[in-house]
Amino acid sequence: MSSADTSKLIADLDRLAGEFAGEIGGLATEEEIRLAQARYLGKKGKVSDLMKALGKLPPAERPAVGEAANRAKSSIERSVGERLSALAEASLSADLARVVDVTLPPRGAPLGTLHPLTLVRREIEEIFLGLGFAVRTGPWIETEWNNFDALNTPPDHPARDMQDTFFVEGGRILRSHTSPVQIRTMLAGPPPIRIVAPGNVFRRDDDATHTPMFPQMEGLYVDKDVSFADLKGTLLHFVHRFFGPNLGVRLRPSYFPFTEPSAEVDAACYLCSGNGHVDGRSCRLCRGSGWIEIGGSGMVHPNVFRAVGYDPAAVTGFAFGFGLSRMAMLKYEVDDLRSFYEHDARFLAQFR
Ligand code: 2NL
Repeated sequence: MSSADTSKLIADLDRLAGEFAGEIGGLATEEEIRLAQARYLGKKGKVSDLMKALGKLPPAERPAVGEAANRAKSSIERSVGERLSALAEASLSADLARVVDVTLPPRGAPLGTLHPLTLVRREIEEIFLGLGFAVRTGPWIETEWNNFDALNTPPDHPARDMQDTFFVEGGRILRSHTSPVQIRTMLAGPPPIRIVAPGNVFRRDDDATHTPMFPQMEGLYVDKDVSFADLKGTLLHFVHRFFGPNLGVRLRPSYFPFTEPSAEVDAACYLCSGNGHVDGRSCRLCRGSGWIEIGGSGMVHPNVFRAVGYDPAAVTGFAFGFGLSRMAMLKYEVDDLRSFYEHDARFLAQFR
């Protein structure tokens, strides 16, 4: 090896530093920069490659090559340091330059809606609260006495059959109407009583028009001199508020064990105003009759008063019952009862 080789080696080493500086100018991440650094300064890097020739040089010329290698090494390390701090500074300024509008309103979570049966229950509660009635609730699991015996419904009555009532352990039943709430209220204190009792009730029915559980609302008014006219006036007020002003109420003779006399309650159809037809066509809601059936009612049977310890010669009262699903179907023109229990969000989102 000659002095010419030594000079070429030193020149090559000096060139490496410049070559490296040009290369890392285009690198954008610390990882890329560290990999490039290893290609030059690593064990199998370009500087080590050149240094393999060192042993073949005359000993006197080796220190100058060593110096050139150190120059290349520090220059490359300096370039790495400069490039890394330039990157850090750029990322800091990008962070500082980012504009966050803290005055923007939050997106928020989408709100749910109330179930149509809840809407109808609340609306009816409000109407009766406005008449001075209180809202009372009670347990779903009841005694046969509260559900039947106290309501003039004797043990051999068909409503008490296994086919019609759910019997649970301990001799209790699932209430088949909310009347036990009224029985409990009368047992708890003397008249006057003015309550509505909303809640779920249970019957062994399950087909296109019956579900084994359904929500009901019953009302009870007991005082001195409560008359059948008071019943009709109360129902008329309810129909005006719930379905529309000026709609009539029709009471048709019927039978319930716990009332005498008893009546089915019809309201004039709100869709055709009781005419039975709209624009010359038969009304789709009442099917041309002009009336829609909304529930049952009557004057409280003397035996119900006897059961709760009231004197049937001293007080009278009226009672009524509505199915809340029927109310919701009429009010919102829902044609399938099962829609209320399928929980399809597209159905439920329509009620706001
Ligand atoms: C209907 C009929 C009715 C009653 C419920 C009642 C309660 C007591 C005393 C007397 Cl404590 N009566 N409730 C009376 C008549 C009819 O409901 O078809 N409901 C859906």
